[in-house]
Amino acid sequence: EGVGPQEYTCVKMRVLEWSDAAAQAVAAIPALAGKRISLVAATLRPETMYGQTNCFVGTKLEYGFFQAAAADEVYVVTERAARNMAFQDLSPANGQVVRLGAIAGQAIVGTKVHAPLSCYSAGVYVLPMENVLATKGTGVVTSVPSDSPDDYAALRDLKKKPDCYGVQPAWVDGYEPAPVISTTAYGEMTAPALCDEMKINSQKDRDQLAKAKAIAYKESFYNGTMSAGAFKGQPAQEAKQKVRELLISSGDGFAYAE
Ligand code: A2H
Repeated sequence: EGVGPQEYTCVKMRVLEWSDAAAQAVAAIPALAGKRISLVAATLRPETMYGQTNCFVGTKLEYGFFQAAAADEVYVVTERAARNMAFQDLSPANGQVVRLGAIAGQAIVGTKVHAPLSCYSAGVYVLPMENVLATKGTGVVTSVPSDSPDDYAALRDLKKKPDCYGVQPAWVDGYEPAPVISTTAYGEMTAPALCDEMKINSQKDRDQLAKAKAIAYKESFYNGTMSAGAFKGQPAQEAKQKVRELLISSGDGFAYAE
C-alpha cells in the first residue's frame, strides 16, 4: 500500500452449491444460466493455499457477477475489482465491464466452493468476516487460519458462536487449520500460536491482530519451510512464485495487480 502496485494472485473458488439466498438471486438472472461461476479471492500468499479452510466475504459489501474473458465464465467480485480487471485482459474487451447482476455479501454466506490446492478438496464454505475491506483486492478473501492471524481469529469466532453470526455448525465443523508452513519459532501453526501468545480474543482485537500479522508474515514467509504440497521442504519464499505459476497454469488462478 502506498508504494507501487500490489501483485496479487487471484484464486478461482468455483461454486459447487449456492446458499438458498444466493440460489434465488442466481435463478433470477437468466444471463447466468450455464455459466461457470467462481468467487475470486485475491491473495499475497499463494504458497499457503494448501491450508484453505473457508472463504470470507463482507456481509455489508455488494458484489457483482461479472463476465470474464472466457464466454462461459463469470467472476463474483466487487465492482471496483471488476473495473481494475477490465484493464488487465480479464474481461471481454479492454476497459469493458459487463455486469450480469448484483448480490449482497450476506446472501453468498453458506455457499460451498472449491478451494484449489486445499487439503479440504471436497469444498469449503463462504463465511462472514467483519474486516473485509471494499477498497482492497476483490472483496473476497480465502482463509488460511494456520498462517493468517486475521483468518484464524475470524474462523474461531464463528466456531465459538455460530448462531451470533448466522453460520450453520456444518459450515465450520471439521475445518481446522492445517499444516502448510513450519517455522522454528512457532512450529506448524504460526497464526494460532501467535494468537494464543498475544491473547487475541476475537477478530475485533484490531491492534493486536495488526501486530500478529506483521510477526506472522516475517516468520512464515521469510523464515518458513513448506510442510505441504508439491514444494514440501522448500523455503516458503521460494515456493510463492512456484505455487502462483501452478495455479495460473492449471487455470485455477490468474495474476492481478492494483
Ligand atoms: B492474504 P494487503 Cl496465509 N480485506 O492471503 C481484507 N483483507 C484482504 C482483502 C480485503 N478486501 N483482500 C485480501 N485480503 C487479505 C492469505 C494470507 C494473507 C496469509 C497470510 C497473510 C496474508 C490467506 N488469507 O495477508 O493489505 C489476503 O490475505 C497479509 C500479507 O494488500 C491478502 O493476502 O497486504 C492480504 O489481505 C492483502 O493485504
